Amino acid sequence: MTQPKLTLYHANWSLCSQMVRVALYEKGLEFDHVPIKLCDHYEEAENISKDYLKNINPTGVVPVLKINDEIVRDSAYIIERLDELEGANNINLWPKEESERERLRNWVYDTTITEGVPMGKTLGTTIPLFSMSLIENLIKKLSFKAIWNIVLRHPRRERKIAFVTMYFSSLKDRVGPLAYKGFVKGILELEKSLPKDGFLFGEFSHADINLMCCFYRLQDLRLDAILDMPELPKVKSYWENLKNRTSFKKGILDFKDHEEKLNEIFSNKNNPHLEKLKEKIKGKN
Ligand SMILES: N[C@@H](CCC(=O)N[C@@H](CS)C(=O)NCC(=O)O)C(=O)O
Repeated sequence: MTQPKLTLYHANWSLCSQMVRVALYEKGLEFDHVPIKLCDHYEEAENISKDYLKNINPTGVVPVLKINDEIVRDSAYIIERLDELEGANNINLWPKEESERERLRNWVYDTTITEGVPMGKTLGTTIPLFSMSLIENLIKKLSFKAIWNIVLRHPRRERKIAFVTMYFSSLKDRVGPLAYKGFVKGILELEKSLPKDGFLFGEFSHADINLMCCFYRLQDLRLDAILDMPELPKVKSYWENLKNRTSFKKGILDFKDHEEKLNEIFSNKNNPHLEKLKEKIKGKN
C-alpha cells in the first residue's frame, strides 16, 4: 500500500511537535517538513501569520499534519490518525481492544498539553510551566514590534497575556511552584503503574511517546535527576528504555534547539525547582 502524502508543520523545541515526529519515525512514515518560526522567539511569528491562521491552524499552534489535502490538528489526535497508516515499520501505537484503548486514552490525556486542561493539573501540562525559564528569556529578546504583533494577532487569550507579562515583567519564578503538585502526583502514579521492565502497556504505545518527550524536556531543563531517584526505580529503567528507541534520536535529538541558551540559563547545572520536587517525591513535604 502506498502511504498518503504527509506534511508536518512543526517547531524543533515544541513538546507536541516532538511527539508527532517520534510517532512518524516509530511508524516509519515519510513526511515533508515545514518548520514554523514561533512567535515566542522569532520576529517572523509564523504561527500567527495571516496565512497560517487562515489556511493551517486558526488557533495559532503547532503541530499540524497535512494528510494529502486534509488538515489534522492537535498532536494527540494526529498520532491516533497516524496509527491507522501503514509505514515501513510494523508497529501499532494503539491497542486493538476497546478497554485497553480506553485506558491508553486516559494516559495520553494526562501526558500532553490537552486542550481544556488547566496548566499544572496533569503531568503533561506541568511541563510548559517548568519551561517558562527558557521561554521568558527568549520573549524578553523580542522587539516591541514583535510583542505588539502578539497582542494584536495571537488567537489564544491566556497565552497572549502570559507572553506580554513575561515581556514587561516576569512569570518564571511564580509559575514553577504551581506545577509541583500535579507533577509529583503524576510521576508517583507512573511509578506505580509501570511494569518491572518494558513499556507502560507492555508494547510500546502512544503514552510512551508522550512520556519520552516530557522526560527529555526535564533533561533540557536540568530536572532529570528526578528520573534517577531511588524512590522511582521503575521510572529510571523506563527512561533508559525510551532513550534506546531509534525514534528518540530521530524525532528529538536530531531537532535539538536552544542548547546554548539552556547552558547559559542553567550554568550551575541545576534548576531552582529540583530540590523542592525531590523533597516532595520523597514525601518530606
Ligand atoms: N493541544 C495542542 C497544543 C499545541 C501547543 O500548545 N503547541 C505549542 C508548542 S508545544 C505552540 O504552538 N505554541 C506557540 C504559541 O502558543 O504561540 C497539541 O497537542 O497539538
